[in-house]
Amino acid sequence: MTLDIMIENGIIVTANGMFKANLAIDEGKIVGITKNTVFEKCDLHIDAKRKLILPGGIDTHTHFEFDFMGEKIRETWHQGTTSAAFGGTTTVVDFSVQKKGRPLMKTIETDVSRADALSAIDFSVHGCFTDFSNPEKILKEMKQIVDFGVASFKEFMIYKKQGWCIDDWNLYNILLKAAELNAIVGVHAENASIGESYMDKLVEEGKTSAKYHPVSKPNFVEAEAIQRAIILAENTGSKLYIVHMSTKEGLELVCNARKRGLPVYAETCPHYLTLTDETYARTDAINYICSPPLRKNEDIDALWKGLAAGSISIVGSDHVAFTSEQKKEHSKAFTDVPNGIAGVEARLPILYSEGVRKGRISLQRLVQISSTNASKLLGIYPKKGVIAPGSDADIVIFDPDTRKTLSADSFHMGTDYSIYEGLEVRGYPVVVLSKGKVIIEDGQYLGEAGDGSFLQRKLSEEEVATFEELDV
Ligand code: DUC
Ligand code: ZN
Ligand code: ZN
Repeated sequence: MTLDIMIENGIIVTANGMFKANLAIDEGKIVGITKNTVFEKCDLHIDAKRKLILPGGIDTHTHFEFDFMGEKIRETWHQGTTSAAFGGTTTVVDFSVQKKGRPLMKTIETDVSRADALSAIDFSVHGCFTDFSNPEKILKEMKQIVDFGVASFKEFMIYKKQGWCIDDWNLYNILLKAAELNAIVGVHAENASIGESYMDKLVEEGKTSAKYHPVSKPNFVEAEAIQRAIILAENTGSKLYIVHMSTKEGLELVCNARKRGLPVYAETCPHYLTLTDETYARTDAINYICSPPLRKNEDIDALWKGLAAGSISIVGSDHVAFTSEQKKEHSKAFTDVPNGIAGVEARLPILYSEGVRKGRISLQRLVQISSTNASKLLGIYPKKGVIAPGSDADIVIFDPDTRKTLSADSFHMGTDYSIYEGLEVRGYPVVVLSKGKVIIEDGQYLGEAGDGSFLQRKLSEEEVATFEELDV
Protein backbone atom coordinates (compact mmCIF):
# COMPACT_ATOMS: atom_id res chain seq x y z
CA MET A 1 0.00 0.00 0.00
CA THR A 2 1.30 3.46 -0.84
CA LEU A 3 0.09 6.20 1.43
CA ASP A 4 -0.55 9.76 0.36
CA ILE A 5 1.28 11.52 3.19
CA MET A 6 3.35 10.73 6.25
CA ILE A 7 3.97 13.46 8.81
CA GLU A 8 7.02 12.28 10.71
CA ASN A 9 8.70 13.04 14.03
CA GLY A 10 6.20 15.62 15.23
CA ILE A 11 4.59 15.94 18.64
CA ILE A 12 0.92 15.16 18.35
CA VAL A 13 -1.21 17.21 20.71
CA THR A 14 -4.73 16.06 21.48
CA ALA A 15 -7.38 17.16 23.94
CA ASN A 16 -6.06 14.60 26.41
CA GLY A 17 -2.31 14.46 25.99
CA MET A 18 0.72 14.71 23.76
CA PHE A 19 3.18 12.22 22.34
CA LYS A 20 5.81 11.92 19.64
CA ALA A 21 4.50 9.90 16.70
CA ASN A 22 4.16 9.64 12.94
CA LEU A 23 0.87 10.35 11.27
CA ALA A 24 -0.28 8.43 8.20
CA ILE A 25 -2.75 10.06 5.84
CA ASP A 26 -4.55 8.54 2.91
CA GLU A 27 -7.50 9.63 0.79
CA GLY A 28 -8.14 12.64 2.97
CA LYS A 29 -8.30 10.71 6.24
CA ILE A 30 -5.98 9.92 9.08
CA VAL A 31 -5.25 6.21 8.69
CA GLY A 32 -2.62 5.59 11.33
CA ILE A 33 -0.66 6.98 14.24
CA THR A 34 2.54 5.08 14.81
CA LYS A 35 5.33 5.53 17.30
CA ASN A 36 8.08 3.74 15.42
CA THR A 37 7.25 2.83 11.85
CA VAL A 38 8.18 5.26 9.15
CA PHE A 39 6.24 4.23 6.07
CA GLU A 40 8.55 3.97 3.09
CA LYS A 41 5.87 3.80 0.47
CA CYS A 42 4.41 7.21 0.63
CA ASP A 43 3.95 9.97 -1.93
CA LEU A 44 4.94 12.75 0.45
CA HIS A 45 7.01 12.70 3.63
CA ILE A 46 6.74 15.79 5.80
CA ASP A 47 9.35 16.19 8.49
CA ALA A 48 7.73 17.75 11.54
CA LYS A 49 10.69 17.53 13.90
CA ARG A 50 10.35 20.01 16.77
CA LYS A 51 6.88 20.91 15.55
CA LEU A 52 3.51 20.43 17.20
CA ILE A 53 0.81 18.56 15.30
CA LEU A 54 -2.59 20.01 16.18
CA PRO A 55 -6.07 19.13 14.96
CA GLY A 56 -7.17 21.80 12.46
CA GLY A 57 -8.80 24.72 14.20
CA ILE A 58 -12.57 25.09 14.20
CA ASP A 59 -13.78 28.67 14.28
CA THR A 60 -17.35 28.67 15.57
CA HIS A 61 -17.96 32.33 14.79
CA THR A 62 -17.30 33.99 11.44
CA HIS A 63 -19.34 36.45 9.40
CA PHE A 64 -18.11 36.16 5.82
CA GLU A 65 -19.81 38.39 3.22
CA PHE A 66 -21.93 39.81 6.03
CA ASP A 67 -24.46 42.55 5.29
CA PHE A 68 -24.79 44.65 8.44
CA MET A 69 -25.41 48.23 9.55
CA GLY A 70 -25.51 49.55 6.01
CA GLU A 71 -22.33 47.87 4.79
CA LYS A 72 -21.55 44.60 3.07
CA ILE A 73 -18.26 42.87 3.83
CA ARG A 74 -16.07 43.03 0.72
CA GLU A 75 -13.87 40.10 1.69
CA THR A 76 -15.16 37.04 -0.17
CA TRP A 77 -15.76 33.61 1.29
CA HIS A 78 -12.64 32.47 -0.51
CA GLN A 79 -10.46 35.26 0.88
CA GLY A 80 -11.86 34.86 4.37
CA THR A 81 -11.41 31.10 4.49
CA THR A 82 -7.94 31.30 2.95
CA SER A 83 -7.06 33.71 5.72
CA ALA A 84 -8.52 31.23 8.23
CA ALA A 85 -6.33 28.46 6.79
CA PHE A 86 -3.16 30.58 7.08
CA GLY A 87 -3.98 30.91 10.76
CA GLY A 88 -4.48 27.18 11.28
CA THR A 89 -8.27 27.00 11.00
CA THR A 90 -9.67 24.27 8.76
CA THR A 91 -13.38 24.50 9.60
CA VAL A 92 -15.60 27.53 10.06
CA VAL A 93 -19.16 27.90 11.25
CA ASP A 94 -20.63 31.09 9.81
CA PHE A 95 -24.02 32.77 10.37
CA SER A 96 -26.99 32.68 8.03
CA VAL A 97 -29.11 35.64 9.03
CA GLN A 98 -32.72 35.48 7.84
CA LYS A 99 -33.90 38.13 5.37
CA LYS A 100 -37.23 39.52 6.57
CA GLY A 101 -40.18 38.04 4.73
CA ARG A 102 -38.20 35.05 3.46
CA PRO A 103 -37.84 31.67 5.09
CA LEU A 104 -34.53 31.26 6.94
CA MET A 105 -34.10 27.98 5.06
CA LYS A 106 -33.79 29.98 1.81
CA THR A 107 -30.98 32.11 3.26
CA ILE A 108 -29.23 28.99 4.50
CA GLU A 109 -29.48 27.38 1.05
CA THR A 110 -28.15 30.52 -0.64
CA ASP A 111 -25.29 30.90 1.83
CA VAL A 112 -24.37 27.22 1.66
CA SER A 113 -24.26 27.20 -2.12
CA ARG A 114 -22.16 30.39 -2.18
CA ALA A 115 -19.73 28.94 0.36
CA ASP A 116 -19.68 25.61 -1.44
CA ALA A 117 -18.41 27.35 -4.56
CA LEU A 118 -15.85 29.50 -2.76
CA SER A 119 -14.78 28.15 0.58
CA ALA A 120 -11.18 27.01 0.94
CA ILE A 121 -12.07 24.81 3.92
CA ASP A 122 -15.04 22.83 5.22
CA PHE A 123 -17.81 24.93 6.67
CA SER A 124 -21.22 25.05 8.26
CA VAL A 125 -23.63 27.78 9.36
CA HIS A 126 -25.76 28.64 12.37
CA GLY A 127 -29.34 29.67 11.55
CA CYS A 128 -30.47 33.10 12.83
CA PHE A 129 -34.16 34.01 12.76
CA THR A 130 -34.92 37.72 12.51
CA ASP A 131 -38.51 37.69 11.26
CA PHE A 132 -40.78 37.01 14.20
CA SER A 133 -44.05 37.95 12.48
CA ASN A 134 -45.20 34.33 12.31
CA PRO A 135 -43.87 32.39 15.30
CA GLU A 136 -45.58 29.14 14.25
CA LYS A 137 -43.71 29.22 10.97
CA ILE A 138 -40.39 29.56 12.81
CA LEU A 139 -41.02 26.47 14.86
CA LYS A 140 -41.96 24.46 11.76
CA GLU A 141 -38.90 25.70 9.92
CA MET A 142 -36.60 24.74 12.76
CA LYS A 143 -37.22 21.07 12.08
CA GLN A 144 -36.53 21.50 8.40
CA ILE A 145 -33.27 23.33 9.20
CA VAL A 146 -32.11 20.70 11.69
CA ASP A 147 -32.94 17.95 9.16
CA PHE A 148 -30.83 19.81 6.61
CA GLY A 149 -27.87 19.44 8.98
CA VAL A 150 -27.85 22.79 10.71
CA ALA A 151 -28.15 21.80 14.36
CA SER A 152 -27.54 25.23 15.88
CA PHE A 153 -29.36 28.53 15.97
CA LYS A 154 -28.22 31.93 17.12
CA GLU A 155 -30.46 34.74 18.22
CA PHE A 156 -29.68 38.39 18.83
CA MET A 157 -30.94 39.76 22.15
CA ILE A 158 -29.96 43.25 20.88
CA TYR A 159 -29.92 45.11 17.53
CA LYS A 160 -33.51 46.38 17.68
CA LYS A 161 -32.65 49.13 15.20
CA GLN A 162 -31.41 46.54 12.73
CA GLY A 163 -34.69 44.67 13.24
CA TRP A 164 -32.87 41.58 14.48
CA CYS A 165 -33.62 41.61 18.20
CA ILE A 166 -35.65 38.67 19.51
CA ASP A 167 -38.13 39.12 22.36
CA ASP A 168 -38.23 36.80 25.35
CA TRP A 169 -41.38 34.96 24.25
CA ASN A 170 -39.93 34.03 20.88
CA LEU A 171 -36.60 33.09 22.44
CA TYR A 172 -38.39 30.91 24.97
CA ASN A 173 -40.30 29.12 22.20
CA ILE A 174 -37.19 28.64 20.06
CA LEU A 175 -35.42 27.17 23.09
CA LEU A 176 -38.35 24.82 23.73
CA LYS A 177 -38.32 23.64 20.13
CA ALA A 178 -34.53 23.29 20.10
CA ALA A 179 -34.76 21.02 23.15
CA GLU A 180 -37.26 18.85 21.29
CA LEU A 181 -35.09 18.72 18.16
CA ASN A 182 -31.79 18.26 20.01
CA ALA A 183 -30.37 21.48 18.63
CA ILE A 184 -28.41 24.16 20.49
CA VAL A 185 -29.33 27.83 20.70
CA GLY A 186 -26.65 30.51 20.75
CA VAL A 187 -27.40 33.99 21.98
CA HIS A 188 -25.76 37.34 21.46
CA ALA A 189 -26.50 38.40 25.02
CA GLU A 190 -26.95 42.13 25.57
CA ASN A 191 -29.93 43.85 27.16
CA ALA A 192 -31.46 45.68 24.18
CA SER A 193 -33.60 48.16 26.07
CA ILE A 194 -30.76 49.46 28.22
CA GLY A 195 -27.96 49.17 25.67
CA GLU A 196 -29.82 50.91 22.87
CA SER A 197 -31.51 53.57 25.04
CA TYR A 198 -28.12 54.36 26.55
CA MET A 199 -26.74 54.84 23.04
CA ASP A 200 -29.57 57.25 22.19
CA LYS A 201 -29.04 59.21 25.40
CA LEU A 202 -25.32 59.61 24.77
CA VAL A 203 -25.88 60.77 21.21
CA GLU A 204 -28.56 63.26 22.35
CA GLU A 205 -25.97 64.66 24.78
CA GLY A 206 -23.53 65.07 21.90
CA LYS A 207 -21.35 62.22 23.12
CA THR A 208 -20.81 60.67 19.73
CA SER A 209 -17.17 59.59 19.72
CA ALA A 210 -16.05 55.98 19.96
CA LYS A 211 -14.97 56.39 23.57
CA TYR A 212 -18.69 56.30 24.49
CA HIS A 213 -19.22 52.89 22.92
CA PRO A 214 -18.24 50.95 26.07
CA VAL A 215 -20.09 53.51 28.21
CA SER A 216 -23.33 52.58 26.44
CA LYS A 217 -22.95 48.91 27.25
CA PRO A 218 -21.56 48.42 30.76
CA ASN A 219 -20.81 44.87 31.91
CA PHE A 220 -24.24 44.39 33.48
CA VAL A 221 -25.88 44.85 30.05
CA GLU A 222 -24.26 41.60 28.98
CA ALA A 223 -24.67 39.88 32.35
CA GLU A 224 -28.39 40.61 32.61
CA ALA A 225 -29.03 39.09 29.19
CA ILE A 226 -26.91 36.04 30.00
CA GLN A 227 -28.83 35.56 33.24
CA ARG A 228 -32.16 35.84 31.41
CA ALA A 229 -31.09 33.42 28.68
CA ILE A 230 -29.91 30.90 31.27
CA ILE A 231 -33.24 31.09 33.10
CA LEU A 232 -35.17 30.63 29.86
CA ALA A 233 -32.97 27.73 28.78
CA GLU A 234 -33.22 26.07 32.18
CA ASN A 235 -36.98 26.14 31.95
CA THR A 236 -37.03 24.59 28.51
CA GLY A 237 -34.32 21.96 28.86
CA SER A 238 -32.42 23.41 25.92
CA LYS A 239 -28.69 23.60 25.48
CA LEU A 240 -27.53 27.20 25.49
CA TYR A 241 -24.42 28.68 23.92
CA ILE A 242 -23.38 32.18 24.99
CA VAL A 243 -21.45 33.59 22.03
CA HIS A 244 -18.63 36.15 22.36
CA MET A 245 -18.85 36.45 26.15
CA SER A 246 -16.81 39.43 27.31
CA THR A 247 -17.36 40.03 31.04
CA LYS A 248 -16.31 38.58 34.37
CA GLU A 249 -19.94 38.89 35.51
CA GLY A 250 -21.12 36.77 32.58
CA LEU A 251 -18.47 34.22 33.37
CA GLU A 252 -19.69 33.91 36.95
CA LEU A 253 -23.24 33.27 35.76
CA VAL A 254 -22.14 30.61 33.28
CA CYS A 255 -19.91 29.03 35.89
CA ASN A 256 -22.78 28.83 38.39
CA ALA A 257 -25.13 27.40 35.77
CA ARG A 258 -22.59 24.74 34.86
CA LYS A 259 -22.06 23.87 38.51
CA ARG A 260 -25.80 23.26 38.70
CA GLY A 261 -25.40 20.83 35.81
CA LEU A 262 -27.12 22.93 33.18
CA PRO A 263 -26.04 22.48 29.55
CA VAL A 264 -24.84 26.07 29.28
CA TYR A 265 -21.65 26.72 27.32
CA ALA A 266 -19.69 29.86 26.63
CA GLU A 267 -17.53 31.14 23.83
CA THR A 268 -15.20 34.10 24.04
CA CYS A 269 -13.05 35.76 21.37
CA PRO A 270 -9.35 36.64 21.08
CA HIS A 271 -10.07 40.38 21.21
CA TYR A 272 -11.79 40.03 24.61
CA LEU A 273 -8.68 38.19 25.80
CA THR A 274 -6.17 40.77 24.65
CA LEU A 275 -7.54 44.31 24.30
CA THR A 276 -9.13 46.69 26.79
CA ASP A 277 -11.61 49.55 26.48
CA GLU A 278 -8.68 51.96 26.70
CA THR A 279 -8.38 51.21 22.99
CA TYR A 280 -11.42 53.45 22.45
CA ALA A 281 -9.23 56.46 23.27
CA ARG A 282 -7.11 55.86 20.15
CA THR A 283 -7.47 58.13 17.13
CA ASP A 284 -8.56 55.12 15.06
CA ALA A 285 -10.92 53.89 17.79
CA ILE A 286 -13.82 53.34 15.38
CA ASN A 287 -11.89 50.40 13.93
CA TYR A 288 -12.24 48.64 17.27
CA ILE A 289 -16.00 49.03 17.62
CA CYS A 290 -17.53 45.64 18.16
CA SER A 291 -20.36 44.35 20.29
CA PRO A 292 -20.06 43.60 23.11
CA PRO A 293 -17.35 46.25 23.51
CA LEU A 294 -13.80 45.62 24.66
CA ARG A 295 -13.63 45.51 28.47
CA LYS A 296 -11.12 45.94 31.32
CA ASN A 297 -8.01 44.05 32.40
CA GLU A 298 -9.96 42.42 35.23
CA ASP A 299 -12.34 40.94 32.64
CA ILE A 300 -9.41 39.72 30.54
CA ASP A 301 -7.90 37.99 33.57
CA ALA A 302 -11.22 36.40 34.50
CA LEU A 303 -11.81 35.14 30.95
CA TRP A 304 -8.39 33.47 30.76
CA LYS A 305 -9.05 31.84 34.14
CA GLY A 306 -12.46 30.70 32.92
CA LEU A 307 -10.90 29.22 29.82
CA ALA A 308 -8.28 27.38 31.83
CA ALA A 309 -10.79 26.08 34.37
CA GLY A 310 -13.34 24.95 31.81
CA SER A 311 -16.16 27.42 32.40
CA ILE A 312 -15.54 28.83 28.93
CA SER A 313 -15.45 26.03 26.39
CA ILE A 314 -14.65 27.62 23.05
CA VAL A 315 -12.84 30.56 21.45
CA GLY A 316 -14.34 31.81 18.19
CA SER A 317 -13.07 34.85 16.31
CA ASP A 318 -16.33 36.75 15.57
CA HIS A 319 -14.54 37.62 12.33
CA VAL A 320 -16.14 40.65 10.66
CA ALA A 321 -13.81 42.17 8.06
CA PHE A 322 -15.15 45.66 7.51
CA THR A 323 -12.50 47.94 5.99
CA SER A 324 -11.39 51.16 7.69
CA GLU A 325 -13.11 53.02 4.86
CA GLN A 326 -16.41 51.28 5.62
CA LYS A 327 -16.06 52.11 9.30
CA LYS A 328 -15.22 55.74 8.53
CA GLU A 329 -18.16 56.14 6.20
CA HIS A 330 -20.51 55.81 9.22
CA SER A 331 -18.41 57.50 11.87
CA LYS A 332 -20.49 60.59 12.65
CA ALA A 333 -21.69 58.80 15.77
CA PHE A 334 -20.26 55.64 17.33
CA THR A 335 -23.74 54.15 17.25
CA ASP A 336 -23.70 54.00 13.44
CA VAL A 337 -20.27 52.47 12.93
CA PRO A 338 -20.66 48.95 11.56
CA ASN A 339 -19.77 46.65 14.45
CA GLY A 340 -17.09 44.04 14.05
CA ILE A 341 -13.46 43.06 14.21
CA ALA A 342 -11.49 40.79 11.87
CA GLY A 343 -9.54 38.01 13.53
CA VAL A 344 -10.03 34.62 11.90
CA GLU A 345 -6.34 34.34 11.01
CA ALA A 346 -5.02 35.49 14.38
CA ARG A 347 -7.19 33.24 16.57
CA LEU A 348 -4.92 30.22 16.98
CA PRO A 349 -1.59 32.12 17.06
CA ILE A 350 -2.95 34.42 19.75
CA LEU A 351 -4.30 31.56 21.83
CA TYR A 352 -0.92 29.85 21.66
CA SER A 353 1.24 32.92 22.19
CA GLU A 354 -0.87 34.77 24.76
CA GLY A 355 -2.30 31.62 26.30
CA VAL A 356 0.11 28.68 26.25
CA ARG A 357 3.38 30.63 26.11
CA LYS A 358 2.30 32.90 28.94
CA GLY A 359 1.29 29.93 31.09
CA ARG A 360 -2.41 30.76 31.12
CA ILE A 361 -3.59 27.54 29.45
CA SER A 362 -2.06 24.15 28.73
CA LEU A 363 -1.46 22.80 25.24
CA GLN A 364 -4.28 20.31 25.78
CA ARG A 365 -6.61 23.13 26.70
CA LEU A 366 -5.54 24.98 23.54
CA VAL A 367 -6.64 22.00 21.45
CA GLN A 368 -9.91 21.73 23.36
CA ILE A 369 -10.92 25.38 23.06
CA SER A 370 -9.73 25.90 19.49
CA SER A 371 -11.00 22.67 17.99
CA THR A 372 -12.20 19.60 19.90
CA ASN A 373 -14.90 21.19 22.04
CA ALA A 374 -16.46 22.89 19.03
CA SER A 375 -16.62 19.64 17.09
CA LYS A 376 -18.31 17.90 20.01
CA LEU A 377 -20.71 20.68 20.90
CA LEU A 378 -21.74 21.45 17.33
CA GLY A 379 -22.06 17.89 16.05
CA ILE A 380 -19.04 17.26 13.80
CA TYR A 381 -17.03 14.96 16.05
CA PRO A 382 -15.09 12.72 15.33
CA LYS A 383 -14.94 13.78 11.68
CA LYS A 384 -13.37 17.04 12.86
CA GLY A 385 -11.57 18.23 15.96
CA VAL A 386 -9.44 15.19 16.71
CA ILE A 387 -6.33 13.44 15.50
CA ALA A 388 -7.46 9.83 15.32
CA PRO A 389 -7.73 7.11 12.68
CA GLY A 390 -10.84 7.67 10.57
CA SER A 391 -11.02 11.42 11.16
CA ASP A 392 -10.55 13.95 8.37
CA ALA A 393 -6.88 14.79 7.93
CA ASP A 394 -7.31 18.44 8.95
CA ILE A 395 -3.93 19.07 10.49
CA VAL A 396 -1.87 22.03 11.59
CA ILE A 397 1.89 21.67 11.79
CA PHE A 398 2.75 24.37 14.25
CA ASP A 399 6.21 25.74 14.91
CA PRO A 400 6.26 26.78 18.57
CA ASP A 401 9.42 28.83 18.05
CA THR A 402 8.50 31.00 15.07
CA ARG A 403 8.41 34.66 16.02
CA LYS A 404 6.10 36.90 14.08
CA THR A 405 4.86 40.45 14.32
CA LEU A 406 1.19 40.52 13.42
CA SER A 407 0.29 43.04 10.77
CA ALA A 408 -2.45 43.78 8.25
CA ASP A 409 0.26 43.58 5.57
CA SER A 410 1.09 39.98 6.33
CA PHE A 411 -2.44 38.74 7.05
CA HIS A 412 -4.48 37.42 4.12
CA MET A 413 -7.90 38.69 5.07
CA GLY A 414 -9.90 41.14 3.02
CA THR A 415 -9.49 44.23 5.09
CA ASP A 416 -6.83 46.90 5.29
CA TYR A 417 -6.15 47.05 9.03
CA SER A 418 -5.59 44.72 11.94
CA ILE A 419 -6.51 45.28 15.56
CA TYR A 420 -3.38 43.27 16.41
CA GLU A 421 -1.00 45.46 14.38
CA GLY A 422 2.47 45.21 15.91
CA LEU A 423 1.67 42.42 18.36
CA GLU A 424 4.58 40.00 18.64
CA VAL A 425 3.57 36.37 18.77
CA ARG A 426 5.62 33.28 19.43
CA GLY A 427 4.50 30.16 17.54
CA TYR A 428 2.77 29.98 14.18
CA PRO A 429 1.28 27.40 11.79
CA VAL A 430 3.80 26.44 9.11
CA VAL A 431 1.91 23.74 7.19
CA VAL A 432 -1.86 23.26 7.10
CA LEU A 433 -3.69 20.30 5.64
CA SER A 434 -7.36 20.18 4.86
CA LYS A 435 -8.80 16.73 4.19
CA GLY A 436 -5.33 15.37 3.47
CA LYS A 437 -4.35 18.13 1.05
CA VAL A 438 -1.56 20.55 1.89
CA ILE A 439 -3.20 23.95 1.51
CA ILE A 440 -0.65 26.14 3.32
CA GLU A 441 3.10 25.65 3.07
CA ASP A 442 6.05 28.06 3.13
CA GLY A 443 3.69 30.98 3.41
CA GLN A 444 1.90 29.97 0.21
CA TYR A 445 -1.72 29.02 -0.30
CA LEU A 446 -1.94 25.87 -2.42
CA GLY A 447 -5.69 25.27 -2.40
CA GLU A 448 -8.54 26.31 -4.61
CA ALA A 449 -11.85 28.08 -4.17
CA GLY A 450 -14.49 25.46 -3.52
CA ASP A 451 -12.20 22.88 -1.87
CA GLY A 452 -14.38 23.18 1.22
CA SER A 453 -17.66 21.33 1.62
CA PHE A 454 -20.77 21.83 3.69
CA LEU A 455 -20.71 19.81 6.90
CA GLN A 456 -24.02 18.35 7.93
CA ARG A 457 -24.16 18.54 11.67
CA LYS A 458 -26.16 16.47 14.13
CA LEU A 459 -25.73 16.82 17.87
CA SER A 460 -24.78 13.81 19.92
CA GLU A 461 -25.56 13.76 23.65
CA GLU A 462 -22.68 11.36 24.13
CA GLU A 463 -20.10 13.64 22.55
CA VAL A 464 -21.32 16.66 24.46
CA ALA A 465 -20.98 14.62 27.64
CA THR A 466 -17.39 13.64 26.83
CA PHE A 467 -16.23 17.19 26.46
CA GLU A 468 -18.01 18.15 29.65
CA GLU A 469 -15.68 15.73 31.41
CA LEU A 470 -12.80 17.88 30.24
CA ASP A 471 -14.54 21.10 31.24
CA VAL A 472 -15.12 21.30 34.95
N1 DUC B 1 -20.97 41.78 16.97
C1 DUC B 1 -20.06 42.40 16.24
O1 DUC B 1 -19.14 43.02 16.78
N2 DUC B 1 -20.19 42.36 14.90
C2 DUC B 1 -21.16 41.65 14.21
C3 DUC B 1 -22.27 41.19 15.00
C4 DUC B 1 -22.04 41.17 16.43
O2 DUC B 1 -22.79 40.62 17.14
ZN1 ZN C 1 -23.13 38.79 18.14
ZN1 ZN D 1 -20.85 37.64 15.56
